[in-house]
This record gives sequence, structure tokens and C-alpha cells, in this order.
Amino acid sequence: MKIGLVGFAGSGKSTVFQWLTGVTPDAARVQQGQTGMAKVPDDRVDRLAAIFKPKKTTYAEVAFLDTPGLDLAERRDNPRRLGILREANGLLVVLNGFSGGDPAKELERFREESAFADLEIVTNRISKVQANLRKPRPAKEKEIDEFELDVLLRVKTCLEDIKPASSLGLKPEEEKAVRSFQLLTLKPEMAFVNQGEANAPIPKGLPPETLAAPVKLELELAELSPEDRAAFMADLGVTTSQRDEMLRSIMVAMGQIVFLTCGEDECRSWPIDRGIDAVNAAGAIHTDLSKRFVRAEVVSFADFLAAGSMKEAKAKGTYRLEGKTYIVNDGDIMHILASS
Ligand SMILES: Nc1nc2c(ncn2[C@@H]2O[C@H](COP(=O)(O)OP(=O)(O)OP(=O)(O)O)[C@@H](O)[C@H]2O)c(=O)[nH]1
Ligand SMILES: [Mg+2]
Repeated sequence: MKIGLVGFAGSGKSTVFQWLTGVTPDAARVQQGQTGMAKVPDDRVDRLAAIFKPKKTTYAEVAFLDTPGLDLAERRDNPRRLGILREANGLLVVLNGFSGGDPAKELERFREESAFADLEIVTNRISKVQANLRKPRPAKEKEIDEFELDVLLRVKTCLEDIKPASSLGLKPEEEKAVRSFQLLTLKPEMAFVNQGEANAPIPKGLPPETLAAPVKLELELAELSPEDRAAFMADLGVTTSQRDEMLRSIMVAMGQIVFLTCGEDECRSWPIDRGIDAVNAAGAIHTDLSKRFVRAEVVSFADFLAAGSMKEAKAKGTYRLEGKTYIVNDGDIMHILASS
């Protein structure tokens, strides 16, 4: 999972990047997109580790991509800057909530820029497909092109209305026909307000699920010694850093869940897309494990805790065998059985 940090110049993308990943932004690298990894803490993993005492404990990781800010004075260059985000699986739109602007307006402007960037790609592709359709070609190939063209034309109309392509609710085969264009407006998107002060309310006019944090303050806190931090936090009346909670919220917003594996060697959380089946989840561990998949032994974290041990969970029937098409739930503990 790679999450692109995107927004207008100076909205605080690099500050968010540093806060979440601990990596220092490098202005030169940001021009092509700078990647940093963030571990997503999970107390379920900690509790499993306390029980299994493994040699290693590993948390799910998510990559963040810091990108150059968009600029309304240089609109022609915005599609190029947005192009860096095509490889991202989701977008976190960073909005300036610290210098008196209007974050809701900023989100609207961002949506215009991203619709415009997608429109450029879709329009070019439509011309190519139409040119192809004018050439004599086997009926089968024409049919594929016609299908793609139909989807592209619908996406184009949608983008011209400044609506994201995701609002069309494309069917899986339609989505597949345009997948290779990596349209920004088909990606999961979440707005994030970079607030100047702790505990400020979410500004008006933003989607209700909008995330927010006083990032600069949080970053300054993170850089203090533990003693100074405790004193500073007591002064501010805050008890915990919001970073861990924020990372989890971002994962949820991007449609990610984790499944867990545990044993004497390692306890670990693995990030996967919500809704994928057991055989694809096994592929997150190793592609080979997905190919050799036979069954998965599965128990939910809650059922495991309630039972107290794997043996007891088996006796209760909550630890059971599932096949390839089982849809994995957040917090499932899985053991993949594979053919040799
Ligand atoms: N007061 C205040 N200043 C902030 C906050 N967040 C960021 N800043 C400042 O705003 C400026 C821009 O922040 P950056 O994180 O560099 O913004 P950016 O979106 O990466 O900017 P570009 O890369 O130029 O697009 C810096 O001087 C930050 O220190 C905040 O929450 N409060
Ligand atoms: Mg920056």
C-alpha cells in the first residue's frame, strides 16, 4: 500500500510525511516523489507477542509518498505533479487548516485539478481508441476497443462535471478496462486537515469522515525527550500522541485491513485490501504460498482471546478450516496450510 500525500503548495504535506514516517523530507527528492515507510502499531500484535514470546514482532507497514505542491498560478504543470501519484493506491489530500484559509474550498480546487489531470489522459486515450476503430481489424479486437471506448466516454462526461470517476460505480470488468491509466479520481481519497492548534474543530463544508491533526505541534512533540514531552503534553492537556491512531484511521479510510499470524518465530500483522479472499491474503505473505494454498486455519482475534489458547479455540470450533474463497476479516489470525 502506497499513500500519496497531495495538495496545494505549503498545505503541510512534507510536515505530515515527516510526522508519519519519521523520514526527513528532501526538497530535491520530493520533486519526483519521496517515499517513506510507517509501521502501523497494533495492540493485537503486542498481545499475541506477549503470549507467544516470538523471536520477532513485525507490524504492517504502509508507504507514504510526498509530492510537490500544486499551484493555481502554474496550472499547466499540475497534471505533471499529479502524475507522480499515479503509482499510489490511495490519496491523502492535505489541506491547510493553520493559516486562516478555507480548507473546504481548497478540497474543491484540488478535485478540479485532479479531474482536469484525469480528463487529459482520458481524452488522449479516446482519440487513440477512435483512430484504432477506424482501421480494419478483427471483430474480436474491435469489440474490446468498443467496450473500452464506452467506459472512457462515460468517465469523460463524469470528469467534465468535476465528479470523480469513482462516483460512476464502475463494474469490475469496466474498471479493468481503464485500470492501466491509473486515474487519480478512481483511487480511494481522504481529506486531511493540518490544524494549527490542538483539538480545533473540523472546518465547515468538509466531508464528515475528514481526518485532522495539529501536525506541526505533534511533530515538535515527537522530537522532544520523553521527559520534556510529558511536561509539554501535560501543559497542553493532551495524553497521547495522535500519530498511531491517525495511521490506523488512514488505513481504514484507504480500505485496508490486517490479518495476523503468530508463532514462536514471529507475530505479525499483514496489510491487505478489505474484501480479498484467503488465497490472495496468503499471497501477501509470499506469492508461492498463494500458489500452493490448500486451506487456511482461521480464528478471529476476539475468539482467540476469549478461548485463551489455540487448543481451546479449536475445541470450541472458533478456530476452524476455511477454503480459498473465504473473505478475510480485520484481525483474523490465520495459518496457511500449503502443499509441498
Ligand atoms: N503554524 C503552522 N505552520 C505549519 C503547520 N504545518 C506546516 N506548517 C508550516 O507551513 C510551511 C509549509 O509546510 P510544508 O510541510 O513544507 O508544506 P508542503 O505542503 O510540503 O509544501 P510544498 O512542498 O511547498 O508544497 C512550513 O513552514 C511549515 O513549518 C501547522 O500545523 N501550523
Ligand atoms: Mg513539501
